[in-house]
Amino acid sequence: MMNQTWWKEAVVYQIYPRSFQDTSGNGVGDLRGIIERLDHVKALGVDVIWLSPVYESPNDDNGYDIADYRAIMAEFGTMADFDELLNGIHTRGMKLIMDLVANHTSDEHAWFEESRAAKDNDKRDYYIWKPGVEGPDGVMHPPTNWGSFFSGPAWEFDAATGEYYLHLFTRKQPDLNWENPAVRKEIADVVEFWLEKGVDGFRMDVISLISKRGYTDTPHEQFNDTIANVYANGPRVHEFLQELYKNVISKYDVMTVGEGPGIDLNEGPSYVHEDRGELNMIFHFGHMFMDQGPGGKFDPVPIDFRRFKEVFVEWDQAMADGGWNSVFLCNHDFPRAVSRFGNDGPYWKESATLLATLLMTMRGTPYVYQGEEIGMTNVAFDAIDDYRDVETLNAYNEQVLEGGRDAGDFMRAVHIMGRDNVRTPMQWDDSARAGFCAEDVEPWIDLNPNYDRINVAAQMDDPESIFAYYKKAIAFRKAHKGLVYNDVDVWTLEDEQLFCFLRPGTTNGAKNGFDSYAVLLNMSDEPAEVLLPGRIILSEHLFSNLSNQSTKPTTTSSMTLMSWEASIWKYHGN
Ligand code: TEU
Repeated sequence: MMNQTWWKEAVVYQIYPRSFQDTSGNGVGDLRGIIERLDHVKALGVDVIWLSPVYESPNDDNGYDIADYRAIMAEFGTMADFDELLNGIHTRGMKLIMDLVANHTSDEHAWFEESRAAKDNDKRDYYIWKPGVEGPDGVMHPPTNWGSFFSGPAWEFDAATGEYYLHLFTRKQPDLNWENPAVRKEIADVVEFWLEKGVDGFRMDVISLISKRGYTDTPHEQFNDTIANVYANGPRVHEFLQELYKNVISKYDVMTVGEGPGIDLNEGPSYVHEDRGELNMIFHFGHMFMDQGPGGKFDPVPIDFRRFKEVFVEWDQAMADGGWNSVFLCNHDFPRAVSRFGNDGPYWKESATLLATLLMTMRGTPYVYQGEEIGMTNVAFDAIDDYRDVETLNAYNEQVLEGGRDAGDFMRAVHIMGRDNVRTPMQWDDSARAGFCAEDVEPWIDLNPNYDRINVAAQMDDPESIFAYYKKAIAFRKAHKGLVYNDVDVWTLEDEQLFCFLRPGTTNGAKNGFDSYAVLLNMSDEPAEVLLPGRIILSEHLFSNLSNQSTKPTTTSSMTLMSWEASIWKYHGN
């Protein structure tokens, strides 16, 4: 039986502060806005809030470019506001985890300003500087052929000292040099600073990238291969994480989740196994990168539903022995879950609630991204000027302006994949600015025009709403610990419509004290017939997302699920 702890049983809610609630009148969400909306978050029944970065930042990448790890971004408020927010979260019985972005800083961080000033500056080795190489053409080139995550080369020439610095993300996000013990000490001090303030843990941004493998050209054409084979899982990553855990994190009862581009099934457990003293869980990208075509992020391909199920199964198995998973269908970097994995047209409500059921019945800690609880959808702005995300804008420059890709074709890809799909303001009500900011204020990014139909106010008091369903599904998970800890046994891997799994209340054949659950999901627009495994008998219907659900208790070997029906049963047998 797995060890039981609070962070395995917790449900997490992610807030992207820029887009949550403006109170100061600048069209940008802020900390006081979050304070005002804490009762909404509490009403959902979640335990932990993950707050995307709120530190001082020039916002080249919306706060993922930190200029001061100990200061609050002025647009978001003050440290006093932060303290009040933390207190408000704690008094409601919730916890707060911060976003630690420590693979890189902003180029406006004081460390980088010193580092770039002179080759003999104390802080020179805080970052990764290399001389250029002269090509056969006699022209100076970057040290390697590496590309950045956000288009263009990963090296930027800096005239002040005539060298290049590494930036795996934008040129305003120089990578820190974790080989330097002084850098590791600085980051440990930052972590301690926030833990001493009373925060309850961290989500660690691109933690898989902090140890570099050396600086040779990548032989890979596809960017995701470069991430996996060249950028991620460097030789010292586990040592660095163990050091941070041992020196700081282990002294507090907190949770950690590492974000892991390039972490595969083999590497995953080594970051989180309970014997390793590193992290509690990671976000893997198995199901987040699966709809990228050969051209990468802005070359979308349809979701392969069988592969989607396999990803869940493989990761569950990989972590079953002493590891732990996070379960998420969306965050601030990927499209809206209901638009991507559901059907945001005719089956909007059914598919959004089905996805909620999947989140709350898988093994692993579930993460809900703001707006998911009301079924917010992708947006499709016509003009590139309506987009704000640096990833989208850089790709537009590279692919359309420089590369000659058809602009309409690119925009269609942005509508499917762009990160601004999830960054439009939270839809609180149907007033002119959806309650996100005052009506005479221009929000930093346009609203999704469907806010008149999809908003919190419209769902708050409706017992049939997506919001009401999220509340029920979260409460249901918390009341049935077998859904947290039991094994996962999927039996419809080949099926084109069904994702059905058992959560048996047995561990290695012996009863573990929890009930056994069968979760039946029809992830398609057509009805589907479920053939039940012969060894089980569904004994009690517990939960469904449709009001006209298939609740007929059955001792037979099959049952029919309606389009996007989710149905949870207690079962007997093994
Ligand atoms: O994202 C890391 C990451 O892998 C992303 O680049 C992801 O692949 C991409 O957003 C998909 O389009 C983290 C943060 O979550 C993201 O918001 C930051 O932009 C990035 O790190 C740099 O800090």
